Amino acid sequence: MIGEALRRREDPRLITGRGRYVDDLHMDGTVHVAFVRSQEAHALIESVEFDSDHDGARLFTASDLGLQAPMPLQNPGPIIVQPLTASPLATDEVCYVGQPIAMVAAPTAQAAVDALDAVFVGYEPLPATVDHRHALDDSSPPVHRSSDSNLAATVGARFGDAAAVLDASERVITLDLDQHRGALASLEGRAVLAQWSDADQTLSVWTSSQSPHAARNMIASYFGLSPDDVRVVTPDVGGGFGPKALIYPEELALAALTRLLGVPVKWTERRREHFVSAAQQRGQSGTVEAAFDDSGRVTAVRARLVHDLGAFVPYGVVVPLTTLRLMSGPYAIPNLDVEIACVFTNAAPTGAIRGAGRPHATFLLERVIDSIARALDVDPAEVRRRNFVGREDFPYTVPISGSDGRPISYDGGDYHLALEMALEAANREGFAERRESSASHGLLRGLGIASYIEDTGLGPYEGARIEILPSGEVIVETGNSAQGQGHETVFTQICADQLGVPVDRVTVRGGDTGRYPHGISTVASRTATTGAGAVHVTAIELAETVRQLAASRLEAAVEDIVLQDGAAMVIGQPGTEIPLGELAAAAQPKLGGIPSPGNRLPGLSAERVLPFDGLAFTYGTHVAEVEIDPETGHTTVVSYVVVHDCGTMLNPMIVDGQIDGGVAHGLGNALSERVVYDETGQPLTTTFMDYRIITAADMPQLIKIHTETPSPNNPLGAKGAGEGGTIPAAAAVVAAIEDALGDRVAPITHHPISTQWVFEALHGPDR
Ligand code: MCN
Repeated sequence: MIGEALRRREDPRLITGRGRYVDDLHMDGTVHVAFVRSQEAHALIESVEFDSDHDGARLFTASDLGLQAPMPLQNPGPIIVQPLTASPLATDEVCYVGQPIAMVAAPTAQAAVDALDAVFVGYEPLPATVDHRHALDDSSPPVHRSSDSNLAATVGARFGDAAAVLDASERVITLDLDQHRGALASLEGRAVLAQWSDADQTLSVWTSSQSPHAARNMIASYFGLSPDDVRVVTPDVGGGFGPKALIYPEELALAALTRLLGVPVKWTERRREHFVSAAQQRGQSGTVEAAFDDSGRVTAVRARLVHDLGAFVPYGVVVPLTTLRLMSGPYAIPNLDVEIACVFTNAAPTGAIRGAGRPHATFLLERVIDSIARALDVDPAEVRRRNFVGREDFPYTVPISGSDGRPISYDGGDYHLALEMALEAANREGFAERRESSASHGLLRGLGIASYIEDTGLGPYEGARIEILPSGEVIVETGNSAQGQGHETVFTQICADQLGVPVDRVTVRGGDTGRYPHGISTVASRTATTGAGAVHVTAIELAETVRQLAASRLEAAVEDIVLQDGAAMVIGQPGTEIPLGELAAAAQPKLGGIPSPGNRLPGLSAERVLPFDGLAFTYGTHVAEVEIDPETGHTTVVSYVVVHDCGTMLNPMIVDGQIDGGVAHGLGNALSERVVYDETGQPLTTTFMDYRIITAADMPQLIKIHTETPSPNNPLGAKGAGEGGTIPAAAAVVAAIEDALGDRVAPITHHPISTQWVFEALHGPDR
């Protein structure tokens, strides 16, 4: 079954309205919550007043709920010199528009929202720093009044001697890059339902999150509870895409409120709230210098970048560190010197969004490669060929420390092949003709290439428990939680393979710390490599136990037992079948019973937690073709090719879907997704009218081609697929736009590239 395009088991439920999202959960006596949020980018709170007659609503501040302490940092590290996080409700200072200040609780959600009109917050405005590019300037006000610096951390990597090579080189290009801040646009926003049980002193939290286990740990540690007394459940989640990896102030605030009131409390985020207070990402700018020789080989790269953290650093500096670690990309770069200043701004905090720092490194490198091609008048594909890590060079070590402190090691692949296949699929040979044809209709046509790698398979561990019930049903419990990725289907396929059971006998449960206590998070395209690997190994172990049980009952050799159609039997001997349910019933613990051979756990089950420490590098090449209407400046992506290697494809149809979604996200980053704040820190993009995401109607027909180079670093040989569609997309589209517009704009060093920008590039700003 692994490798088959099994239809997603979760979809009939989800697309017929039978999904159960947090907002669908109802409990008697629930009190509904709305958040009072800062309307100032930076201010002292002078007063919070409330007209308490308002529809029976009540106001709660940090001091009412004991929420004055700052939240723990999610990914701490000594590199963070100012580990500033917010308290769940602001106490005396607010540092971004949207920061939660207080909560209003009321009998209905609408009453809670209406009651916000009865809350009056007095502010003493403070000056704000909004543009991360200037956050470290002496003239920029401090983002936090208690601090005299807006620097949270500096991350850097260095090998070889880039400075000496750049100084000595006759050929150097310098680019000033600017990748703009973007937001999340999942269908379901955030939502939390929390319930405190006075009787057994336990807390249950249902939340639309990618990180149930991390949420449990943070909630427990914040309130001094044992993690065993906190259960976090992520039911169906309508998209995560990175920002839901964060643990948010709202989750802690609702936990505190249910503990105070003793009744369930619920909050469902509104879209406008989402645009101002859910984590954002992508803001990163700076200068890159690259030295190269006459053949176009890169000899040194030096970059000085600034990464926009927003007002706090709740997620640590994982995202800029990820940029840093991919700074060599698919290329063999002998000298590198990169420094990223991670700075505070008076804007919504940032975290991971699909790609999480990798699109930044890719954009930088691909712009460098294209600029070298332009400088030497060499085919951009040829410059890539001359710089790629060769297929014979794997495992290829880049002397930059990974998250485990060891140098990064690329596990394998063929970057050349991916490029050649992409060029062929894009029919690059025929491009000149297509360009002429566009020109005959008054349109400009361009083609852009972007190659990339992605580090997937992030550890440190993942686990699974699989049990066969006396009914014959197979229950899989995992630490993974899904937000639409199809884990239920893939984990089912793995079990069906190993246990020989029909897929409809398998039930997969994830995202519930009460059912399965160990888990990391569904981030960094890590489930196919880690979670699926854990299910696979556990299923193999359970299958072995089943074979041993059956062998002893059938008086046969273990090697002769096969599992198929939900039963164990002696190979080639029809009539010997024992249904797995029967074996499971026999394996139930009995007082004074004799342990079944090979079965060390109660019932018929197996459980494994597996460490993962080797990364699996997904890679590929995208080719975008665009047509631009010079009359309007509008860019249409007319064709898009993806050649992608994510190792063993566990379910090719799901991988295809991941690529489709990933590319859509990347096209949005390339063309339109841009969070804008004015100079005082007021957000200007708080609806989908202003924040333009790519829709199905904007999507070109994608040509997707997969190569499969299994990774040696996990049991199934998989590499992640969740972000590869996004990572190079902006680089490919920007290259295509640059190709269409030609010398008048080259090099383009920013994105998104708006219609207005193209129009002005062609006609000047005053027309
Ligand atoms: N897969 C596969 N074979 C492979 C690789 C992946 O069949 N070689 C399948 C996996 O089994 C899984 C899916 O593809 O069903 C994605 O797997 P993987 O790349 O391991 O990513 P994760 O499951 O860990 O999901 C996280 C990833 C990230 S980081 C973001 S962001 C993202 C993404 O997934 N957010 C998503 N895809 C998303 N898709 C949906 N629908 N919703 C989101 O929020």
